[in-house]
Amino acid sequence: MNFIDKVRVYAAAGNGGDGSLSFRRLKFLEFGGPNGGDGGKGGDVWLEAAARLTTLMDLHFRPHVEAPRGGHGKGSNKTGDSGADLVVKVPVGTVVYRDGALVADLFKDGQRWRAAEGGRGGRGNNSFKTHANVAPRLAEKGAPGERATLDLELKLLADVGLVGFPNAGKSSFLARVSSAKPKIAAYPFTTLSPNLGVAWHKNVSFVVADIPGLIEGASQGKGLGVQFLRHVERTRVLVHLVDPAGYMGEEPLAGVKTIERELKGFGGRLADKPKILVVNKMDQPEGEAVFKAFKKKYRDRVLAASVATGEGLDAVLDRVIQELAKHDGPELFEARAPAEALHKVEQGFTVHNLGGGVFQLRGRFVERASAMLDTALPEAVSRYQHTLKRIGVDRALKKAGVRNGDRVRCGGFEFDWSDAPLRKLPVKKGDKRTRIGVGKK
Ligand SMILES: Nc1nc2c(ncn2[C@@H]2O[C@H](COP(=O)(O)OP(=O)(O)OP(=O)(O)O)[C@@H](O)[C@H]2O)c(=O)[nH]1
Ligand SMILES: [Mg+2]
Repeated sequence: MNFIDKVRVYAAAGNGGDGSLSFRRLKFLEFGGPNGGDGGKGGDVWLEAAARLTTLMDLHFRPHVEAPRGGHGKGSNKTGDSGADLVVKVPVGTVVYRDGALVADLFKDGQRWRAAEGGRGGRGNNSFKTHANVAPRLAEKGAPGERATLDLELKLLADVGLVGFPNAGKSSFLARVSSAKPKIAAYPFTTLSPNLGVAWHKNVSFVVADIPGLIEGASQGKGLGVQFLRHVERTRVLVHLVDPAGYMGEEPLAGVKTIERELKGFGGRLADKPKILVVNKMDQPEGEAVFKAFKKKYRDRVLAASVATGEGLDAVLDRVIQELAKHDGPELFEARAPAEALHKVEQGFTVHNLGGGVFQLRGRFVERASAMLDTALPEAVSRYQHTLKRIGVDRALKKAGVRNGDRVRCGGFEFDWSDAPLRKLPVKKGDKRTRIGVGKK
């Protein structure tokens, strides 16, 4: 097992550092004002395409990737250190899905994509200083880092894909036209994972991908299945090689239909790709008759060659570069930026009545605000209450039927609901009566 082309990754960005609550102490000044610094930002998790990698094996064995948290803020207005970003290298051609939607296509060496964003640092009390409140006893905890479950798939980037039954001569073709050295043998399923090679013909260079052979029912998972077809999904041209001896008793002409069906069965873009049909092994006695029959049906869409002797190969490569010139590449996947969609619902929230006097509050903004709340600080609690009220949470809870003493859950945080009117901001020093009484679960 050395070629892994599909993996599920759990990315956790670092939490932000907590803001500091601190006051200056001077010898002749009894009260020196707030000087608690902000927490540092948590580290991001990035994916970066690296040309030297050819498989997703590293991630297969270590699918949990985690960036460090930000440092806590300190007194004397010292900001906490930012958590270092974690950069995870993946092979060029890795595409990323989140909840089934394509979110990134890392097709270029060195290209980076942020998989999870570090939480911002909590603000220290110095940041809350205002004319109305010169000595805030208020600081935020760091925002939680983003957590993301991502499905990574390697779709090799090649210009030409070789398809056909096992034993048709695909690997031999690759070895002949490039300096790649794939395994070649006189039995089916010699190739177990894709091979790439760079070919040159008449001053045109192109990348050729050789994949394991297809058989009937491959799209239902027979043989090595069709999973390797994803590696020719981005090619611009397919070369379909045919063995004139047929495969497992199936006539070559009927065999072409079988392979076509499997390509269709894979879905996506394979069925519509330009194809060059090549009857290979023309040095074999049955070659001539088979090619004649093909010619009748496919006319000039079929070529004859012998990878073994090199006969006819120039004409095949001529056709390849003609087709490549017609179809610009490489085929990239259009990744929709999910961030946009998220921004729109950033401030949105939902309220669910779970029954038994328990309510669930959901939403990115409210969950983050809850996670950043330091319940030991009455001023912070009061500010949190006002925030919820301002964005309409109170009204939504009442509409959902909340009553005095009910529980409201938000992320990992719970509080009791009270109908009492909110206190004015800022809360006076020493005022312990707050509507929110309970801390984390
Ligand atoms: N006589 C003759 N034999 C060939 C020719 N091309 C390939 N072969 C032979 O056919 C056999 C299969 O070749 P491969 O290149 O391994 O075939 P493949 O399509 O890659 O097969 P899988 O990897 O199993 O799908 C080997 O024994 C090759 O030497 C040819 O033009 N003429
Ligand atoms: Mg092979």
